[in-house]
Amino acid sequence: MKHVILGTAGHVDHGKTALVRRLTGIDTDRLQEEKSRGISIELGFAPLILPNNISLGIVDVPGHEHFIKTMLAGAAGMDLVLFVIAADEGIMPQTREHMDILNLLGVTRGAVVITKTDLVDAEWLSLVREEIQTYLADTPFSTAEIVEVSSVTGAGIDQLLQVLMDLCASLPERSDSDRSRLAVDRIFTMPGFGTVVTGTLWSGSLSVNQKLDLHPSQKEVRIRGLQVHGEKRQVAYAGERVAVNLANIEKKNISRGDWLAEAGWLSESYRIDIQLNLLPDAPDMRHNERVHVHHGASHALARVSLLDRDVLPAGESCFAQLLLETPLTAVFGDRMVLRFYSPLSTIGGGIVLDPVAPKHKRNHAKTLELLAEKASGDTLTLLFHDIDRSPSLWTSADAELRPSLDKLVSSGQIVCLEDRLYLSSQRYCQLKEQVQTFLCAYHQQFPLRPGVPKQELLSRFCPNFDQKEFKSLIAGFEADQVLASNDAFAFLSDFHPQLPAELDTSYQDLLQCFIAGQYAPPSLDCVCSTIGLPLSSVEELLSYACYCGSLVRCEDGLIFSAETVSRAEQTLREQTQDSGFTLAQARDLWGTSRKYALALVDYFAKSRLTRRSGDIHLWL
Ligand SMILES: Nc1nc2c(ncn2[C@@H]2O[C@H](COP(=O)(O)OP(=O)(O)OP(=O)(O)O)[C@@H](O)[C@H]2O)c(=O)[nH]1
Ligand SMILES: [Mg+2]
Repeated sequence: MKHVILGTAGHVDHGKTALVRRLTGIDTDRLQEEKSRGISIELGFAPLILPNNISLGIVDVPGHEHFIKTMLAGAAGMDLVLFVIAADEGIMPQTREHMDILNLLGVTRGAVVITKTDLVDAEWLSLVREEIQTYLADTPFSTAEIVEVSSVTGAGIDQLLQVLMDLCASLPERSDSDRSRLAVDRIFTMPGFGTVVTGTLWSGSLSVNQKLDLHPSQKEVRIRGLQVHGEKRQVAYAGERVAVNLANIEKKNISRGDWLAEAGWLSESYRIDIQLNLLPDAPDMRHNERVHVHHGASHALARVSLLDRDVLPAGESCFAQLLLETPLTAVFGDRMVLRFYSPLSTIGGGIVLDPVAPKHKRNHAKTLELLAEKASGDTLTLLFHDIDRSPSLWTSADAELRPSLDKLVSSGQIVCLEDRLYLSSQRYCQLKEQVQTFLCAYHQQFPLRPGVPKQELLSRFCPNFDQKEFKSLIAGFEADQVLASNDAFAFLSDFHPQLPAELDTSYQDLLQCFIAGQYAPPSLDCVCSTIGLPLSSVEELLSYACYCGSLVRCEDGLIFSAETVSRAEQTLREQTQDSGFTLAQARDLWGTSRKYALALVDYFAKSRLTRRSGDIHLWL
């Protein structure tokens, strides 16, 4: 199902909120101040189901020039726009500024809506329409439908709905298989639930219990619950307006403009390379100009380092690096809007070419060449970003891509793992470092354990990987000598569990408990009280004893001394080597209970000493 974000735009008081109310029945001006001043201040949200069942999330933005920052936050995630112009006033300053912003953000699909048609006569309306058509000719909306409506009488609304259905049909679908990223635009606490954030899900999907990173603070959070327009969900999809109930975080630690993103994906940065586009009516831009940068719902101050000149004339483009005063978290291809520091006005925009850029020398041929390559969007670059954006490992059966993939591997941009599974080198190194650090700390905390259960690494560091992908990642790590592993555990290559000298006596006592217990091993409580250690320490000693082979852990958790197990086998073999045995026979020969006999018999079968034929266990 297609999920579409529909926004409003246009000058203050031109009827955006009234139009949303007419379409949805919802008044998005909720604040007391909005009602008393008669203008929108905050973003407003409402769902709209079109007659053909496509569900739209509407974002209503304020038109007043004081709230452009809020408008920018709302406009950044739009798929479609209702570009509103009031019939009685025509084109006004924020009509133009909003158009510039939409353009810079790449929001270029939508309908132009002439509102308040009930306030003007036919002659006036046709004059306004002409004025609008002339204005639109130089914008990406030159061929957009122009719909005349009145939110008071309802005239034109059905026609508008039809136009929206056509627009949705022509809209490319957002990909749910991209990595997940949500732009946070509201944060509140709900009694009984805790912290809730809302935002537009730009890409990927979100599911309950998923772990995410909050940027730019780099905090790890978990999704406790999800809602889309008041409806409870297990999964939310790209292009939906989502309310996310978060565990492990307080409201005060989140701000509008933060990103919730797939764990381990994004990095914030103080340096971002962009293709800078200056608006035709902006003042020329000098090198090192200080500007406001708007990205998604976030905002930062920055100096603009022009990489190949000292002045950029209005209407022109060049490569530039933003030197940010506070970090932003962007992705290749993201759009940004730049506003002048003083006086405040929108001057241009940027397309992100390197979200985590190194320091550059200016007028440096190699740097400019590289940026030109990124900006050109050639196949290699696009392929790389496809791989980089994939939430799990990337693969393709398309043989034609092989030469390009090989090129990316040999240039060090991507890594090829077993089974032709690919990921970006940056991500591979990031994972490698994270896993190494984790193993190091784990070994220190649990020196007696053989290592980390592999499944724990999977769920902790790459929850989106399937078993095959995980296996291939581990194989890559093993080849790079990051770690070693066996069936169950992963560990640093040079690690061996070691018994600290001060635990030696307790360890011997513990072994003795099991040797003495013979076919009826002691309970853990009993072991704890005999050797005088708490359960947690006893568990560690047990894990070590099993690792060394002094104790044997059977399937259902029952533990026997290795001595007992080997005696059990010997006794049984002496009597039943040729005939095989039943469970009851083994139990009687060992003189133990059914429970313990069953554990041992299962263990022999699992160790491939025996095989079963009906009730009889035959020796192999
Ligand atoms: N007669 C008439 N009045 C309208 C129409 N649409 C809106 N209005 C009135 O115009 C005023 C402004 O409408 P809003 O919908 O709040 O305008 P807005 O564009 O949302 O304003 P901001 O959000 O502050 O930019 C309100 O008093 C509305 O009742 C219309 O089609 N006909
Ligand atoms: Mg409004």
